[in-house]
Amino acid sequence: MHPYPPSPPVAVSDPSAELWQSAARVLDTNWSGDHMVPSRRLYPHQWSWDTAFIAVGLAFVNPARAWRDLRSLFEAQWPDGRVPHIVFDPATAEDDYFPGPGFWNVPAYAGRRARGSTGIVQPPLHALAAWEVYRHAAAHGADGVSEARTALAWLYPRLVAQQEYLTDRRDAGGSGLASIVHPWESGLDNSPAWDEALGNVPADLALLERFPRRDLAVAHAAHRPTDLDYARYIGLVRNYRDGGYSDTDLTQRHPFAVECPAFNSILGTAELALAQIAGVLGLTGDARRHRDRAREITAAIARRLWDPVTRTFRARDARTGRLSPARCVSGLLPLMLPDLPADRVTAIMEEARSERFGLPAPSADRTAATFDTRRYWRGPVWINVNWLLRRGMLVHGLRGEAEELRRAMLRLVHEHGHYEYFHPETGEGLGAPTFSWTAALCLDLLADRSAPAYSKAA
Ligand code: 2M8
Repeated sequence: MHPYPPSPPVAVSDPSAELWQSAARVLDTNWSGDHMVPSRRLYPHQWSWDTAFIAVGLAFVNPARAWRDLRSLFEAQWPDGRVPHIVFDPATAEDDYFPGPGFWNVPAYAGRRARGSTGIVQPPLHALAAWEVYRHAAAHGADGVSEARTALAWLYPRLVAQQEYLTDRRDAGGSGLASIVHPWESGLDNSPAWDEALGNVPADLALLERFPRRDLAVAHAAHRPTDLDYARYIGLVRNYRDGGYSDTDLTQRHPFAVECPAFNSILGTAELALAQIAGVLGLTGDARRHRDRAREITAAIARRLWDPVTRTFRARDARTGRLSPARCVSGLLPLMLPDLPADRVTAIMEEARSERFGLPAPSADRTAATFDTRRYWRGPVWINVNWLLRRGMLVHGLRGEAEELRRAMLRLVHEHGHYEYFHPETGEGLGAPTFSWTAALCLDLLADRSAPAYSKAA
């Protein structure tokens, strides 16, 4: 029997039903026994923030898999609380993805499962995802609720440990914000937001001769990072790895430590989701503490990552103290935070509507010299960041804008397919063609639950 309901749980027109079915099919194809892969060929393992986006969509078609996927990821959590950005599938050959488990060579640690992992992280979106999957179960009542509550209770201490790792060990700048130690940790890997900070990272092209790139065998070179950037990525992994993945004295020992507005907005949003989860679990004191933490993170973002001259949020290099000159989609994501001051909300919406972006938002400023319509994270439109942006609109009561964005995203995927990303001018699908988070978020957008539980008015 097919595990999915044959039609969407909402009344939709035919094109929507077709889109629903195709999205469900992508998620079916990309399921690998106990976890989801982002795409079979390009990304044949489990990725951290992908798992969160995917769970949001799986909640509609297969909630048991949503919980299983989150659980698989957190079973690979390190004892220090970090949740690895990739959990490797032992059934996939080392050569099928680079850098694979052999290159990362993570130390053995207590409780580690047979599946190896990387030693870096990705944005902590999982608390929000867990809350959304739970909310969906609670709205539909019956059997799923007790399964969802059990899953939440299992995840909660692990989600808290993830937050504590990021807020304690990763506060490299001593500012109350988490620093990323590699562009891959942002999830917006090749964004121009990292260009200036990456300029201080040595690029050893000989590394690529010793360790040939696998991504170019399965994707177009013009869509992927340049060799120079890739050599820096590999050099950063090697440096962090050779330091035992330690976060002590990061700004002295590691050539890249950056405070990203998107990463930290997700960190703050996670605290709000944890407050909701703690409430369900009857942990009232914890819920209050999470709300306080969210306010502190919001205040730190507003203080530390705001550029008053351009009235935009930017990434800050924790080593040099400099704000990145690049305007990127990451600067729009503080909109997710309900306590963001009103003038910053206005400024973000002006920037989003300006000729530099427009909606759905491209990943980087259209008017910048670095804008590249095909190279990933340097121009193309991504569904996941626009989905986050839409949440921000709803948090601030911007329902008309949110609805317009929802429709624009669905149109894009309906016309072009469940691609990894899209050409910001023509809409052409780019990257992996059957990409899990695009499909999953489509399901959520089709079902259109438009009121996050912690909107400003709540
Ligand atoms: C991309 O990143 C990986 C490295 O982590 C890669 O390029 O090989 C990014 O788009 C990232 O955000 C995403 O999580 C990952 C898997 O979809 O692919």
